[in-house]
Amino acid sequence: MPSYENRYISNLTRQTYAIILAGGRGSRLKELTDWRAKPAVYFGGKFRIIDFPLSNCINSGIRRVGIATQYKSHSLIRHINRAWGHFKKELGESVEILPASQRYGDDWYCGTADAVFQNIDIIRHELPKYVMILSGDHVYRMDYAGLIASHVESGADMTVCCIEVEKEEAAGRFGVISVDEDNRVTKFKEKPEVPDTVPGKPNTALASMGNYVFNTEFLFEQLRRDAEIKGSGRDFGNDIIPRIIEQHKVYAFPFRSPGQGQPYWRDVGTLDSFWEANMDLVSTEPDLDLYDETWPIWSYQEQLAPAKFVFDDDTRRGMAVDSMVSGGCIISGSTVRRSLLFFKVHIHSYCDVQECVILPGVVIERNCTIKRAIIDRSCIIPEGMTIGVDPEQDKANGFRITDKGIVLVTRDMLSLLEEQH
Ligand code: ADQ
Ligand code: ADP
Repeated sequence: MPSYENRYISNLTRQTYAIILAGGRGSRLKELTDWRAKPAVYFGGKFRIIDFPLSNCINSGIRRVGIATQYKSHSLIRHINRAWGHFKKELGESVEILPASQRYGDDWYCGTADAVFQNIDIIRHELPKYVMILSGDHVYRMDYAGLIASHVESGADMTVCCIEVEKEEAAGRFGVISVDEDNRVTKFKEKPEVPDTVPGKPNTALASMGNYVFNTEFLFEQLRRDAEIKGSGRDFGNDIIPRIIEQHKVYAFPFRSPGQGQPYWRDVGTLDSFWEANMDLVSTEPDLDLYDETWPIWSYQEQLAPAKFVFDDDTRRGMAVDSMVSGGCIISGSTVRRSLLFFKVHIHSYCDVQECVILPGVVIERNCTIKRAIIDRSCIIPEGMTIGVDPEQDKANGFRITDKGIVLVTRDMLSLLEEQH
């Protein structure tokens, strides 16, 4: 962390308005985002993905946040109201939902830049000196104060957060940046098939994290210009950034996590990466430390009774090992291994659950075997069902199987299966 004065940083964070882009579908999460936006997807036993950027804002001292919503926003809005609705305008704090509402013209948000453009008057009313634009899609812990301080120190018009990733990972997926020795951005390509690599590191590309800081007036000017360009996709990555890097000062800010250790940033954008990132949490030494009290992740959870384990002396079952089990869960006469159970999961007797991510409110009836699966919220798994053991059977049941063999089960799939029988 650079040796900026604390007071100087707190002034800067107070002068910043954050807007979290939370309108995207996240189509690679398949049926998990059929009824909820990607930022509303559950993560880590008690959180939603959006809790990460929101907690980062609060922990960094940024207390004015707007959340742009569009696609399937009901459960996202409900969550934000419950978890983040207590901020007091009188104290200079606010977490506001900014739904697409045709504030300029007849269109809904056409792209990420348009989602900000259509809220210019709301942002202006807040009189921020800096606007920080954040993707609502990623799991990571970050102190944004260092980013804003670096933006101001460098005299940039705009600063892009970046992280080194494997070249293959970046191809077709991330914005790829080239920088000079002062970290000034010299090139930006949105999702290139063949990414430029970091000098001296032939397998590494510098990826944009989709998080940006702008000087407010500069941002407004660029958004208005973009709105007048016919054929513009109204997107930061495709349209605005590539257009401004030559004439304006655009800098890159290398991401780091608070505290020590490897930087952790995950785009849990596919079912496989969603399952893997949740499985990492139940490992002995997870890459993401959710127990770090210096950087808490805030969320909403009902008041629930503690998790309960009922041991059956005959079968010697009734336990969870190498697992995380949230409040309101009951595991009775079954064995759970290497799994993550969200709240209010009820597992009845004689079940075997291994390497599963089980979302809230799921009921697993007696005699089920479930392996390497993601079970969506409120599913009722009928007695005797086997999931994740025989791919042919899973396919015949209408479940989704990923490239890595992870099975996704949703309420819609189970309803369809029930209708067929
Ligand atoms: P993507 O994540 O592919 O790339 P996009 O799908 O536009 O870009 O989503 C960016 C964020 O905006 C997400 O949080 C999404 O939920 C939200 N969003 C998308 N459309 C929206 C809309 N119409 N209204 C409101 N919110 C919307 C971006 C950058 C890349 C960068 C990656 C990092 O463009 O350069 O590398 O993020 O993941
Ligand atoms: P979350 O688990 O993300 O809180 P919910 O399961 O409560 O989300 O569903 C979010 C929204 O999607 C709600 O408006 C709900 O009514 C709707 N929804 C979910 N599943 C279906 C379905 N099968 N058919 C119609 N609407 C659905």
